Amino acid sequence: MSSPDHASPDTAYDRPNIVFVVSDDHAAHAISAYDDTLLETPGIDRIANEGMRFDATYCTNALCAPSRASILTGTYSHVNGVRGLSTHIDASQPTFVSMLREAGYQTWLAGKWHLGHGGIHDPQGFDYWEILEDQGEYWNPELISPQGRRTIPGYTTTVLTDLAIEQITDRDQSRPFCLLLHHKAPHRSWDPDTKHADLFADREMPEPATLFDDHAGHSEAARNATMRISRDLNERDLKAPYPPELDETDRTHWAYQHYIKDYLRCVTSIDENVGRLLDVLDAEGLRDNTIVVYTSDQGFFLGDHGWYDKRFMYDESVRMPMLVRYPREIPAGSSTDAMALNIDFAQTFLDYAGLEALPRMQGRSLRPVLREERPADWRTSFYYRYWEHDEPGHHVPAHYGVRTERYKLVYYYGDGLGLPGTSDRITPPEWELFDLERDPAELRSVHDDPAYADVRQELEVELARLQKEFGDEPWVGAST
Ligand code: SGN
Ligand code: CA
Repeated sequence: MSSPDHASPDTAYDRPNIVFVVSDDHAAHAISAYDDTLLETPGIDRIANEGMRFDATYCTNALCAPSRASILTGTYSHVNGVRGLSTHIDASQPTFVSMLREAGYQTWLAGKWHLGHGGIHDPQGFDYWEILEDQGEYWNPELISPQGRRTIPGYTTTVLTDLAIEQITDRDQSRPFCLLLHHKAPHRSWDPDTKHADLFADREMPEPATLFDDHAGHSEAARNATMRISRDLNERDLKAPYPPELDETDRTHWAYQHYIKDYLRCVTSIDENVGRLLDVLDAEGLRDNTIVVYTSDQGFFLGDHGWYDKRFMYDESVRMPMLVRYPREIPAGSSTDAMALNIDFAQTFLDYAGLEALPRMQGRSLRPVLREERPADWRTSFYYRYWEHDEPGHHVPAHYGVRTERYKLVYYYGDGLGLPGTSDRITPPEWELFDLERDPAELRSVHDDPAYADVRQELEVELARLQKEFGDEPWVGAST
């Protein structure tokens, strides 16, 4: 729809509104604008069709709380302090939201926060905020706000969208707004809306090519990861126990179907609600002067490598979906392979609002890329660090690495944040190196292949350069 139902009354300002929809664990390959193998997502695809699709957006730490802190502050985990899931944010640090508010924007947040609450952990810089506690629930969400707690009956994805729409329709029409709508879905335990309970029921979903990856070409870290479709899901996730009579192969086929269908049902609710939100923007006459972004805090393994979850630096986990619509500046139906990062959102939004970024911010404004004017010095590599180690039930050792357009070097350095009370913090140091051109599925590390000695050395230099540039330290050994 190109013409609004009625002309926008919001003519008193020319800075764009921002609608930032962040889902939880939504992999790009479960959005049909990227890949329609699994499902159709017409609501989310509208943003791509009317705007730009980013094909190479990555998070700098593939875990919820850290990625969200990076998005808000435009900084790496070691700068904003949120390295793992249990490190709560000091929310008094400046964010793009607090800066927009100081500049006159109305600022709203509905949904997942996951950065702690109470005192300095409460969201700051918002005129309105209402958040889920930690991971939140799929049904009848209890929401925390400065006024206390309330429970709203209904399916959380729809409830949160209703809250967002309420803010839009009740807005002060003389000022721009910035809305953050942070869905819980499609995070584990993948509970669909009742109206989608039978969706895909009569379909055999296609399996990923790497569902039966035996990890022979990977690190011990990958072999030991407890996120296997065939073994590590629980009855709550699968809505049924693993059938005891099945061997490992058949258990994998069986569990994959159960898992992926519920995951995609949750995605379908998001998709319908994104469509509903876009309709409201149209009806309010806000289509042309509003930047709409759809993304997720990280990617997710959809059975890829035999896994669910994320954390690792493999592409399915670090790759974020990112679709942006802003008819005034972004060509409809465009796409880019420019490397974008979760730390870029803050500077991008500030740029559109005509504000200077803070010196501590470590990303770059994507505005030129969105105008199809990628600067010649645009990044061609990025630094990644997953700090957490040994969360019960996952056991993904801490690691850091560099990804270029062609290669990826990863170092599992043998220690990490650990959790209080854990004793087995040390794992053997290990490296992985992937040639993404020859091995896009990342099945075979060539780290020890002499043919890659020069590449390896170049990547080590690049890794050290990036660590220095972003103010992180290489691992030098366990503290005593
Ligand atoms: C929970 C999930 C994990 C998931 C983490 C982090 N288990 O602990 O599977 O890795 O959250 O997810 S659950 O059974 O409690 O759902 S994150 O998106 O918040 O980083
Ligand atoms: Ca997440």
